[in-house]
Amino acid sequence: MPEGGVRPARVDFNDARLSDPAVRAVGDKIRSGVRLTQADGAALYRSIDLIGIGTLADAVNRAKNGDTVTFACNQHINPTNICTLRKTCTFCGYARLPKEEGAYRYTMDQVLEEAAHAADGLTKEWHIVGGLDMQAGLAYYQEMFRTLKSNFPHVHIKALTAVEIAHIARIEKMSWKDVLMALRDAGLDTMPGGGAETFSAAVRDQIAGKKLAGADYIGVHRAAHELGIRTNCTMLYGHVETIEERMEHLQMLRDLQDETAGFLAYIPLAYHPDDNVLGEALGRQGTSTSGVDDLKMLAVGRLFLDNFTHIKSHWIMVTQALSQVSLHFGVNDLEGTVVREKIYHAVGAHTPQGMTLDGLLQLIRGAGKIPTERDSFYNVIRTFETPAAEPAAV
Ligand code: V47
Ligand code: SF4
Repeated sequence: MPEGGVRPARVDFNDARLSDPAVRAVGDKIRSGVRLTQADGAALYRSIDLIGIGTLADAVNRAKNGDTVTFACNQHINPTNICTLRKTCTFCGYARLPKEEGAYRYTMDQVLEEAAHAADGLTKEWHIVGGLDMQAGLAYYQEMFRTLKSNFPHVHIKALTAVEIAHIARIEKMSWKDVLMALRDAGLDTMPGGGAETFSAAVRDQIAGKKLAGADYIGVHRAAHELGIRTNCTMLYGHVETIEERMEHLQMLRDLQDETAGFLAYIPLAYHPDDNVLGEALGRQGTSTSGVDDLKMLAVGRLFLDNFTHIKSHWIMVTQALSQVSLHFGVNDLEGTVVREKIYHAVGAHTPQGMTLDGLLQLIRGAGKIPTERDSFYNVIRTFETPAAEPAAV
């Protein structure tokens, strides 16, 4: 195991719960501490033994995180929806061309107005991402981060995907590293994992032509990690990707984590087909990923990414109910309060745009787990009492 590797010393589970011989074979490897191969991961995806897969993922998660489930009190801010890739990211319903109806770019006053929610004292992290806007270069984000930090010094700034960093570097004719250093000096603390989609070049050609290549997404995250900037990572699934392409994607994430130990969490993102060109082309509008696939994405992530501590479920995309169940399928972290989500609500998400602290506590307690508010580096802020288990609506 590399430094930062977090494979637990001992993982135990009840073999009687594994009904598929292929899942049992993976279980044997896990018990003896042997790393899973891409073929093992593919076998799990192809198996219908959902309980067996969940049993393994739950055992690994418990060995790493016990019954603790973490969340951050955060707020999403999307400062611009203007994007040069508007026509080629066919899965995106959020982006607009500069003169298109609905296009917007916040002024600093508007950013501050939205960020003022943090005056509640609860919000401890902003998650700031947007489109690839030619008018939003380095100076725009430097001013934004400085303004936010001077008004709310206690709030962590998790901002800009690898794709946005590469975009700023291109328009400013700077290296990724120089952009990252300049943004870090202005207040950037960590980076979110968006923009990964599926790394396979064939998939990217189909759903995200012209977007930063998978290897370059990894390159930007490597540059960030080398500067001490921790990041998250994601995979968009449930569109045209194959099982083998999912495994290649996970392999690239695991390899970088072996090298840098810089990833904080992995978050699979369920594709929403409404109000986007791809969903229409696939005839998928009004449908979404299946609950079984959602759970497998989380559980296989937990099992294959043996050098990650945190696997996060994005309740906005897979619903609160499925996120609650996922706490028994390897998940130890939930996307937080969010406040006013826009990107998935542009593509048909029917979940609320945010959740209250009470809502999150109820969700976690209902799964028999211990709710724990964390900071952006996963340090515990406070642990909440869990009364005796009782059924609760989510
Ligand atoms: O990169 C866009 C996705 C991502 C659709 O790091 C879509 O903590 C589904 O990465 N259906 C941005 N997904 C969001 C993101 C994220 C979210 C929460 C937490 C973190 C974190 C990161 O949203 C994009 C893209 O993959 N997206 N359109 C769609 N139709
Ligand atoms: Fe632009 Fe991101 Fe939407 Fe692609 S997914 S069109 S890069 S906002």
